[in-house]
Amino acid sequence: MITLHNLDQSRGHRIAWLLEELGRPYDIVRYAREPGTLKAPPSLAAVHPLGKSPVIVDGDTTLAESGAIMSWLLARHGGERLLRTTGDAGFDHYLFWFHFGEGSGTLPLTLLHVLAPLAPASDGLTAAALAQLHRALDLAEDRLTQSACFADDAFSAADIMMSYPLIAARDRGFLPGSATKIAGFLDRMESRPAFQRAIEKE
Ligand SMILES: N[C@@H](CCC(=O)N[C@@H](CS)C(=O)NCC(=O)O)C(=O)O
Repeated sequence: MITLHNLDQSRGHRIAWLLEELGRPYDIVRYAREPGTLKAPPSLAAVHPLGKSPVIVDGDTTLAESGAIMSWLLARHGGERLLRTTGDAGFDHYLFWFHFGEGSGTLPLTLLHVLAPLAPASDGLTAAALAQLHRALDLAEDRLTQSACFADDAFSAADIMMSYPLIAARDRGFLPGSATKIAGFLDRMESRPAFQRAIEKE
């Protein structure tokens, strides 16, 4: 059995969603954020020294970092249909967007979160982070004018990775009204039965 250690309102949703798409049984151990700081509780660091969510325990293996966990689960638990590999037309796009989802796509959102309480002292940095975020959103919008999903026209694990920063940007009011492709993509992702089942289970 796979165990997902998941902090409330976190990237751990990606992992529950993937496990639902894969049809794999799993348990969830839930952690509440610390009041005031919204940090992870110390008990999460007892599971993995990073002390952040998500973490999975799969047999003898304990793994953190959502991208690493996704790759592990796809490789070990029948993820072929959600992967693109060498020889697939969308392989380069798959790799780019799979990693962009936790790299350049999420970094400006994290910076904006950290900088918000420091305003106005951080106004210059906030403007720089906002510019990076808008560049990332423009790139994503442009990609979705070329294909229905990030790797190609069919759903893949890159879409799960990308949904986290796009949902966060939309819910925090950063998604411009002109980003109609992203808005439509998120509607499609959020209406997937596996996405909904993951939310119910969390
Ligand atoms: N790059 C890591 C980021 C992990 C991360 O920052 N998780 C957040 C939840 S979305 C967290 O645990 N925050 C609480 C804390 O940092 O104390 C991943 O993709 O797993």
